[in-house]
Amino acid sequence: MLLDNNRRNPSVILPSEITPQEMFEQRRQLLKVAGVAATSVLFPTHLQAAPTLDFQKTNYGKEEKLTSFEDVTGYNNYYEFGTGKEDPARESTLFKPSPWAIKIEGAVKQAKTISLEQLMKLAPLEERIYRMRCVEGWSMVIPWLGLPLKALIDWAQPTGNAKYIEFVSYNDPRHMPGARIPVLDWPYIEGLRIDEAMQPLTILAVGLYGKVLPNQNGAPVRLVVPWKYGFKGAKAISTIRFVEHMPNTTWMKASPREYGFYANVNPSVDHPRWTQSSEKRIGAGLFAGRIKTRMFNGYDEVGQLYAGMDLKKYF
Ligand SMILES: Nc1nc2c(c(=O)[nH]1)N[C@H]1C(S)=C(S)[C@@H](COP(=O)(O)O)O[C@H]1N2
Ligand SMILES: [Mo]
Repeated sequence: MLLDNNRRNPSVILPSEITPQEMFEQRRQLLKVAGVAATSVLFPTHLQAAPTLDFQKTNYGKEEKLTSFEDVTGYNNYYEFGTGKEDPARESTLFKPSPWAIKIEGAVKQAKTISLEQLMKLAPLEERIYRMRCVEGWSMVIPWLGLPLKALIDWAQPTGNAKYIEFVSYNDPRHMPGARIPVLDWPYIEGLRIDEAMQPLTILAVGLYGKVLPNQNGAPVRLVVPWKYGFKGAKAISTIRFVEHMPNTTWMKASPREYGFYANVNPSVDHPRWTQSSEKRIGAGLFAGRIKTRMFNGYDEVGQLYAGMDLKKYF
């Protein structure tokens, strides 16, 4: 989601124009040829030495080829830290994700706060290897560490009025340079229908690649919903609000024609500026072809959540 693209006629693509992922891949290729490990160039050693976490292995995605740690942590969307793909890794180094607590409010038995430590005790940490698809047309395979969002919902004790959940990302312009610029309506807000939130695939991630979540990936805790476009996965969650009505999310506010509430990966519903029928795997190399995008990103079991719904209308 590049801001300058937003203002441009989508049908005009200059032959000289290269996409951010091509630029990124070219730079990675050059580093490789020069025999330099990308990690050592891009990340100070203290970031590579993130604490490890204990977790249980699962079968999710064990057949997938993982996107490298360097790409997962070096090519990000996190507008609070800038709109460039390499901004979040660089600009988030001073961000302090601890101590951390999430406010639980709205249609719950009693509003309360849960610390990150308490949250991590609600259920065993699991590794979930998920395919992740960004609406911009690129994808990754990421070994997340997290726990089912359902564990938190059960703890929160929502009332019968809780039909949707709103996720509010942390917003502090003093420590988030991108949040000083009104590219989006801050704070970043996302939402799910309550049954989507309870779906066993939906997790709160607190780590990746066996370690504590890097700042650029949404430390200390972010949402991961693998059958939806990446923008649903709000980072650095500070408030979770149970509500009766469908939340008006940040991207819906920015451009309702382009971003719907559901945002299910759907190869037959194109975004006005990007095709959704195929995708580019980050790290597959400059000459690798695009791969076919699958309905619900291949997570067929979620189809029943949308039985009888026109997914062209509810995109
Ligand atoms: N708070 C916040 N969360 C966010 C974003 C953001 O800009 N701010 N970008 C979203 C988008 S568009 C994507 S594709 C994913 C990227 O997650 P990753 O960088 O961990 O791969 O984060 C999502 N969550
Ligand atoms: Mo995205």
